[in-house]
Formats: sequence, C-alpha cells, structure tokens
Amino acid sequence: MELPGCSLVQRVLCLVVVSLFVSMGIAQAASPDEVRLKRNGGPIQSQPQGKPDPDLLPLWAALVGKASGPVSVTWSHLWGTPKAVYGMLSSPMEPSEASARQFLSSQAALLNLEPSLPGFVLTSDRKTSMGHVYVFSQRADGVPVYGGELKIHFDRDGHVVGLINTSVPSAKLPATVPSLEPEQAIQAAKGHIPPGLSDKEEVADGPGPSAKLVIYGDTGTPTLAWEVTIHTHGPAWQVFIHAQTGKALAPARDLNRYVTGTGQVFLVNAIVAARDNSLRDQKDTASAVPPTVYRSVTLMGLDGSGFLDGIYASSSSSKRRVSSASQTFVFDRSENGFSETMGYYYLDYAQRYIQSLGFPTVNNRQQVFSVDRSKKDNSFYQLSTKTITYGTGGVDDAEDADVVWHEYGHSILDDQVPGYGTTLEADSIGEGFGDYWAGTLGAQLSEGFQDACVAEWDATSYSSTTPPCLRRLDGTKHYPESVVGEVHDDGEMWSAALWQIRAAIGATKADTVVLQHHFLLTPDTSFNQAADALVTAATGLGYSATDVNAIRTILQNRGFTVTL
Ligand SMILES: [Ca+2]
Ligand SMILES: [Ca+2]
Ligand SMILES: [Ca+2]
Ligand SMILES: [Zn+2]
Repeated sequence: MELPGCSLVQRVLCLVVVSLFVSMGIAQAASPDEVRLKRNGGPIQSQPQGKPDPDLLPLWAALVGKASGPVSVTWSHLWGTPKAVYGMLSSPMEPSEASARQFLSSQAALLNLEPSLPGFVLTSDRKTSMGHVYVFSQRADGVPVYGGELKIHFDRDGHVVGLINTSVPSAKLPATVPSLEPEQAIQAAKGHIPPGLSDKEEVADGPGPSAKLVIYGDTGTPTLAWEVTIHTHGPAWQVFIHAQTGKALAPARDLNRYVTGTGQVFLVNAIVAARDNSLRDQKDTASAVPPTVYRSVTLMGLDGSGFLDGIYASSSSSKRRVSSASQTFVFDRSENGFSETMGYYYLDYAQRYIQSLGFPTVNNRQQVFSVDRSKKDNSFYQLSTKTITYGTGGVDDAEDADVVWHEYGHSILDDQVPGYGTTLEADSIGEGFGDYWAGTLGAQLSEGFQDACVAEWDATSYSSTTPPCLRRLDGTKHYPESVVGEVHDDGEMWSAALWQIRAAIGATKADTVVLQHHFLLTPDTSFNQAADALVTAATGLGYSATDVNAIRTILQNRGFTVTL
C-alpha cells in the first residue's frame, strides 16, 4: 500500500522490495480435486473394500468355530487376510507376550505368516481399561516393514478379544541393500511434492529432511524403499521412494493434521463492519469501536501448534505472537493478537477463494506475515523472503482486510509471474490489481457498503475525505495522459478498468479472468500488453462474445490499445 503523498523514503518502502528470486522448478501436474484433498490432509482415496482370499476361508471358519459369540472381521484389500477381528476369540489365559505370541502363531497361516513369526518384535505392552494390549512390529532382515504390526487385545478375563493385523505377508526380500543413497532419495522425493511454492522450502530452524530404509507394502508388492520426510513451512511431506529405481511408490502425503479454531475479526474493517465513517483510531484503543463491529469466525487449516500457523497463512514473522492451546484467538483491537488473527483469517480466506475459482496452484502456499515489525504506516510484500510485513502506523495495517488483501495481491503476482514488476507500468498494474483484489474480496462481505473505497479504516489516519479512502476503484483517470510516474497513482487506471469489467460481467468471471491473464504477463508488462492478455484470457476461458466485447470496450475507453 502507499499513502497519498508520503515521502520519497516511504515510497521506496511502499514498493515491493525487489531482490533475488529463486525459481522453484516446474510444478507437477495434478487435478484440482487431488490437490485440494491432499492439501487439506484429507483422505486421498476412498475407503478400500477388502475381500477374503478364498484359500484362507477354511482357516477363517476354524477361528470362528472356536470363538464364542459373534465375530466381526475387516479384510485387507491388499492381501485378503483379516485386518481387524473382534470377538471372544480365545479361552481365558494369563495375558503375556508369550500367550500373545502363542495365539498369533496358532493363527499365522490365516495371516499368511510363518508360525514362528520371524521378525516380529514386541514394541509395546500396555495395560488398558479393557485389559492388556501387546504390539509386535514387523521387520524383515532387520529392515522395518512400514506400518507392519500385529496387535493382540486381551480383555480383563484374559480372552483375546481383538486381533489387529497390518503385517505384510512375504515381506522378506531377496536383497535389502539400496542402490540409492539417502541424499539421492531425498532429492527424488522433492520432485514429487505437489505444486506450491514455499511449501517446498524446508524450515530453517526445523528438522531437516530425513530418509529411513523400510519395506513398503502398500502397493501390494513388498518393496525396499526410502521413507523420506520433508518438513516445510506448510505441510510435512512423506514420500516413499523405491530404493533401487528412485521412483515414487505413492503420491506425497501431508503428515500434518489440520484443525479449526475460533477467531474474532472485523468484517473487512471497522468502518465497513459498523457502516460508520466517523470511527477513528484513537491510538489503538479498544473503545474506539463499538463492540458490534467484531465478528466471530472459524479459523481453518491451523496446524494445531497453538500458534496462528496454518496451511495457507502464518503470523510467524511477527516478533511477539499469541498462542492458544484451544485454538481460540479472540482479541480486541488494542491487542496485537487481533492483527495476527485478521491477517491469518483474511489471507486464508483469499487463498481458499482462489482455489474455489479453479486455480489449485496459484500462490498455494503458506503466506508468512508479521504485524508488529514495522512502526511505519506502511505494509509491503518482500520478494526475497516472500513474506508480508504489516505496519502499525496510524491504524494498525492488519486491522484492515483491504490492506491484508492488497499485499497478498503482490504475493499472487509474484507467484504467477516470477520476478514480476520491473517497469513503471508493470508495477502500476501490480498496485492496481492489489486494490482490485481487496475490493472484490471485500465486496463479498460488505453487503454493498462502500466497495469502491479501498481501506477506509486504515485511511482514517491520513485521509481528509468522506469516506476516507486509501485509494478508489471508480476513478476517471485515462491512459496515457493521467500517468504521473507513481505506481499507486497510475495503478488507479488499471484497478478502475478491472472494477468496471467486474460490474459488466460479474465478480466471479472478472476475478477468474484477471487471475488467468496473469499467466500471460511478463515481468515488464505494459498496460497495453496486459489489456491484450485480458482479452486473450477471456476468449480462452470461453467467455461469451458479449463478455469479451465488454472487456475490450472498457479497456479501450480507459485509453489502452487493444489489438485483439
Ligand atoms: Ca490494533
Ligand atoms: Ca496504518
Ligand atoms: Ca471499502
Ligand atoms: Zn502495493
């Protein structure tokens, strides 16, 4: 963002801070649904339906025959062996490792295992309220079998009442010497992490990537594999790499389990929430706004750490952070936790909206931000670190969702056009897009209140107009005679054109074509080039001739040359 008439020094800071950009390589293709499910830590396949191996049915009948009362079973979809058996499966015995082994040996054939249970080591022996549980972990030639376990539950009287079997039959391999070194496996695994950006960046202060040799059976063929774990700023990825060929044995899986929390935010900002342009900052006091401006919201995608760290946003570059074991982030505006919550909620909101438009990979990463690092009345997105800094001058910048979203606009463009913004016009388009993006998102929540006025709450500190606005989306600036050489001012030509397009063809189509046309831009894009790109994107998206013509006419009326 940029204040009207701020100093030259401030202006330099207002600009996106340009520095080294490291390309993260080519993203893997994946269907939107696939990505969405994976990124939310949800199921990656439907519930597998297992059927018994017919050869095992006589053995199964024998077990059922010896049991007293009903027996339930779930069959392994991979091996046709019993995966979970519940019922009174044995006569009473003294619970012990030996008696557990004895029972398992008697059922080994049913489990497609050898009666001596070679390679099964007792790894847990726990007394529970129900009785006693013994867990045996599977190894073959000393190599752990991933997920391979046998569990025996005894009830209080010593009956076996549960047999849990995730062992892998025929897990013994001809050779257990990998061709790949662990480092090679880690490199290979990195190539299988789904699209994203900083998701691929390892956490500097977290655990480094690891590779553990295992026997992996989930493909249905026991295979020597490296289990690679890579902790990133977002997901913690697990990838199984064939230890001889380097191929991935399954799609990368996010090990994080996300939780939801409760937060308190302004609906866009205090003025929009109160529909009252007379509200003022009053030195960040809670009493400056009526209690009715707060809205309780669900915070999605939190990683459960108790901090505002989640799949799409993290306040981790803030100096002091709030935390809540119960994921409850309810603060009033005098507390910095309120700014953190605003940032988290509205960045997450924006990314989910992008995905809902059919862009699964646009800036799909954890956006890191801070709310207390800069005392200036300014915010910026930093290309070198890909983080956003929200300043605290005047109204705290993160107290206004329009400012939160404007900066995210820079982040989006940086993601879609690496290195974006090397010329005055390209940067002006960047500022104009940020304002448009704030406007179109804010309009989803404002019920039509003052949508063309951007960041009215933040602007109370420096604007003398009513309503106070950082900038507007409905100006009359015309290209090229309105160009003044300042990117925020000149950006108003672009944002106004986009805003008119939105009015003409509707918000969803406008937002979609705006995001789509970014893929056609170059880092030094001119207004005219971007105008042609918009028309190209609208045509490519299959918009009607009426819509395409409306876009073209609006751009031409704004003074841009459209040659398509
Ligand atoms: Ca505040
Ligand atoms: Ca401010
Ligand atoms: Ca507004
Ligand atoms: Zn900006």
